[in-house]
Order: sequence, then C-alpha cells, then structure tokens
Amino acid sequence: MALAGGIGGARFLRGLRLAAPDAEITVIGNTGDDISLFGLRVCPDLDTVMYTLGGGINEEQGWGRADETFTVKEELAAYGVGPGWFTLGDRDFATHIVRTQMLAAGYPLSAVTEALCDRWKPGVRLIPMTDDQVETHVVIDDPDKGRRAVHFQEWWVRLRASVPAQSIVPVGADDAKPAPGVLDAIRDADVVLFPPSNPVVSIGTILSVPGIRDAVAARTVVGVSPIIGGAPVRGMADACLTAIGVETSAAAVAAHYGPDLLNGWLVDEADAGVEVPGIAVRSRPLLMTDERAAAAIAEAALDLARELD
Ligand code: GDP
Ligand code: FO1
Ligand code: CA
Repeated sequence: MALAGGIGGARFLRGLRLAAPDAEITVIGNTGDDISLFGLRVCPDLDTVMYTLGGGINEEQGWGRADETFTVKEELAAYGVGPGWFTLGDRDFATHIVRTQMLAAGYPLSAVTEALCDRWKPGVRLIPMTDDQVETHVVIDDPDKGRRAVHFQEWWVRLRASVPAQSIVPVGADDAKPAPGVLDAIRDADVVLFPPSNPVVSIGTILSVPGIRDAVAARTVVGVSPIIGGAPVRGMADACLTAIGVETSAAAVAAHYGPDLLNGWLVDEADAGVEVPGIAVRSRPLLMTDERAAAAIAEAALDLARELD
C-alpha cells in the first residue's frame, strides 16, 4: 500500500502497478489540497491519481485532463466570475459536478471516489485519507493586507509559492477521522510505500490525520526521495520544507520523517553516500522519465522493503 499526493505519487504508482501486476495496491490519497470553486468540490490529488492511472491525464502538465477544452472557463470569465487563476477544463468540470452532486446527496467522499474510479479503473483501490473536510492553509505576510491565511491552492497556484509561508496548517485535521478502510489497509499491508510526493503538503498532511501516523509507524515503510541534488524535481516543495524548518535535501527529508516512521529511503545517484541515522539508504536513478523508469524505482523500493522486513 502507498500514501500519495498528486503528480509524484501518481507517476510512482503507475510504475508500482507495472512492477507488481498481481499485487492488490491500496492508495491513501491526500485531500488537504481540496478546494470548493463555483460551488463545486475539487480534489486535485485524488483526481491526478485517478486520471493518471486511468489513462485520462494531461501527460505534459501532470494534472487535469488530456484533450481538454475551456469553454466553461471562458463563459465564467465573460460573467466576471472568478477566480481566474485556477483553471478547470470542461472535461474536468464533469468530474467535479458528479462529485459535488453525490456529496450533496449524502455520500461520503470515499464512496464518491470509488464511484468515480468505477469509470477510470485505475487498477488500485484509491481511498481519500479522510471523509472529513481537511484543507491546507498557508499563513503569509501579504504586502497589502498584512498577515493572513490563504488556501494552499492560492499560495501554490496564484502566488507560485513566491511569498514565504510563515506556517502551513492542515485545518480540520485534528478532528478528522481516517476514512473507512484506511487503517485496515495499513495494518494488512505487506509494506507501506511513500512515493516521491511532497513531504509537507502531501505525505505530511495524510500523516496529520489522527491514527494514520501511528498505524504507518508500526509497519515496514520505504520512501522515495522527491528531492534530488538539493532541489525538488518539479514544483516548489523547497518552499514547503523551508516553512517547516527542514533543509531541502534528500537526507533532511528522511531525517524529518525519522527512524520511528521510515525504515528505508531511496535517494538518487546524485545523492549517493548520504547517511541518515536509523534509516537504510540506497541510491539509484530516481527520475521517472517514463513508466518503465518508474517501475524500476518501485521494484527497488519493494526490494529494500523485503530486505528490511
Ligand atoms: P503534487 O501533489 O502534484 O505536488 O504531487 P506529489 O506531492 O505527489 O509530488 C510532488 C513531488 O514529486 C515534487 O516535490 C517533485 O520533486 C517530485 N517528483 C516529481 N517528479 C519526480 C521524479 O521523476 N522523480 C522524483 N524522485 N521525484 C519527482
Ligand atoms: N495547477 C496549477 O498550477 N494551475 C492550475 O490552474 C491548476 C488547476 C487544477 C485543476 C484541477 C486539478 O485537479 C489540478 C489543478 N492544478 C493546477 C494542480 C494542482 O492544484 C496542484 O499542482 C496541486 O494541488 C499541488 O499539489
Ligand atoms: Ca498535491
């Protein structure tokens, strides 16, 4: 089983599915990035996993649908209805309409996600970390408005994380319960994998749901570093790490998870030789240039897990 954010998680999982075709793979998805826009509930990380494994993703962009059009966005803009900084395509809109309709009818997000996956057939069981609402907010010093909290998407997408985060808070996490099946999946798993997902706003948010961290810590856990040569492979994970006082390096991220949680850690060849007390570190190429490359990384993670078990 694996925890997962968006792009890094999804690409790793596509490799894992290829490396372990007969395995039952359960994925616990991050919902801290979720946002309500135009009255619709949008779950970017769940959708990125679902579309990537289901063959509907925009491969170049890494999020959103392939062959997308933007008529609805244009029409909303003609009404002067924003936000204009967050792009939802027409095909993607349908997903959010179905999701919102089911939520309004009383179905929990886990059931809604299962229903959406009935169409996409991702080949893994995708469960949101919680059915309760958890939203990551970022406290920034706004030059005009002073210190204030903004939704994670506003900081990440509108501000491109260019304004330093004073703190990053998974609002609602303290009172959230793991979704049905989450703790059982962790307990029954042969191994728990951390894909190269954002350590703060993807993996960190999932672990902030009470009960999940302890359940994971009781298992053999192997992670893949999203940091290569002191920088994220893509995105602004360095800004998130800085906000929580962790250096942007493969070693610092592993030390941040700590030996109580993490047993094995894969780093890129560029970081060969790094040591983290209490954690078994192995180096190999970690760029997921295609599905085969991602599968080789997943195989290496499974090998390390077997070695440590
Ligand atoms: P997000 O929710 O879309 O930001 O995706 P995740 O949280 O799942 O993953 C984001 C992280 O994936 C970033 O910090 C990247 O550094 C990392 N990442 C993206 N592509 C690769 C890759 O090919 N190899 C490795 N090792 N990390 C990657
Ligand atoms: N990322 C962007 O940089 N700009 C967007 O307009 C944008 C829209 C969007 C719509 C649906 C979706 O599922 C994802 C979307 N993303 C967009 C990606 C996503 O919001 C972030 O990259 C992740 O949440 C960060 O982890
Ligand atoms: Ca994300």
